[in-house]
Amino acid sequence: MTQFLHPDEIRTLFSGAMSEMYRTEVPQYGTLIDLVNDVNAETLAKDPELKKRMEDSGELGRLGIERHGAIRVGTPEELFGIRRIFAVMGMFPVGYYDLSVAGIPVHSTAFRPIDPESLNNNPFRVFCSLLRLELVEDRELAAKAESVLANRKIFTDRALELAGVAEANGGLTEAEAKEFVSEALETFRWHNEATVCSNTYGRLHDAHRLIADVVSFKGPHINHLTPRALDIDAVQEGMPKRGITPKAIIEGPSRRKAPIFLRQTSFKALEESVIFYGQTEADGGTHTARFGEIEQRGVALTAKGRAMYDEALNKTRANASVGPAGEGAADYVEELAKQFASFPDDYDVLRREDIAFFQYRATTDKAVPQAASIEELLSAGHLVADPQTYEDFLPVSAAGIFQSNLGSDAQSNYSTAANQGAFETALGASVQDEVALYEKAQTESLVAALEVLGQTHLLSVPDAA
Ligand code: OOG
Ligand code: NI
Repeated sequence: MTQFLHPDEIRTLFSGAMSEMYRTEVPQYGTLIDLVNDVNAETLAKDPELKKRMEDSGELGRLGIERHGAIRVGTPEELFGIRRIFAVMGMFPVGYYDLSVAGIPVHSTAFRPIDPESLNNNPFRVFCSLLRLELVEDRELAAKAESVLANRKIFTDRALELAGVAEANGGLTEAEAKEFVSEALETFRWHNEATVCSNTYGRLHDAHRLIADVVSFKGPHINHLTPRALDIDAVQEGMPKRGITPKAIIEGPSRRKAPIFLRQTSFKALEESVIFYGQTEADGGTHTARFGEIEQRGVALTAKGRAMYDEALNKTRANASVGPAGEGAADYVEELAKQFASFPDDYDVLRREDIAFFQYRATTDKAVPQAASIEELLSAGHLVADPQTYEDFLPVSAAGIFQSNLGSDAQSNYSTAANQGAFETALGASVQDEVALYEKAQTESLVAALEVLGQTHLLSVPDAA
């Protein structure tokens, strides 16, 4: 029988290669990684409880390699190909994000591993947006963009061929996998030669900066690669000392003892020199494609928790706003803290009140005396509930990040037009529902733990998760 390399291992080879490439393309990325590693080490040293929980739940090992990236593709065929490439690495489309609500002419999904073990091996995720030229008002420009996109090939022939081999054989051998990783990486590389002239670039840019970014280049360059910080406030504070200027506020909820969802901050995209079609380097074109970002991940929220989160964030935004140059940042942070003050900040309460998702494990491998409830097993210490890390993206946060990197002149007059059906047709698959994945992980972990503890009678008790 042929020996295949596990998709988790192919993903780790790929994310490592991507990180190496990005480090050489964007020098500040290396500085940021060093800072995040330092802050994470300090945070773990100061908080033994956090360290123990991450160790016991199997999450500590992934921290150093955990990254997310983002790309933007131009056509349905490109999105279809991206799905095939990521499938080889055990990454599948999860969630549908409609960015038109934020005035951005794209819709998106996140490619990521879906089962808990694969997530702990390496949760590498890539946010992938598809340009929606149908939302562009200038139809002649949209047609021009379409014909430019029709003429490019973003995958090497060999990458697609090997994806076909993986589909046909059910996997790749180690030699094939290594070749696949280096071929697939080509798609994400930055090219400073634009495929359009400066005049077309200017028109695309005027329609929306993002349209110029998607249409004008040979491929969907990776536009950021984000490490996971355990204390984002400390990283934000440490950035200026290492020559990096972050944006004024951290997106997402305020600082908490029991972090929820995601908090993110970014620093300005680089101005990069570009050679437009028909020009030379001396003509001096520029484009901002790439930026830096950091994030802190918290517990995944249930639908109930999500509604509470949305309400607190919406109230904050109604009462305070941050200007393009960071004006009003302090008031915003204060308002945010005020609106989130009533959000329970304790894992036990978040679990009991069904606000967040947890993962259960037994602390012994033998049956224990019959218990009357799950709470009893938890308080006796036979059962432990670990918070499930949020593995996805936030539409609001994503939009904020998009906008901060596009500048404040981003238009916001697209009529809201979610179209998950068209997105899935282009993708050639349906996207998975992220809430259902967390729910499944919670239920399955509880069933497994109760079986080990000889407590399956509790599965029919209503307080079972
Ligand atoms: C993607 C922005 C989304 C995040 O962290 O929310 C994202 C983009 O700018 O293409 O990566
Ligand atoms: Ni991001």
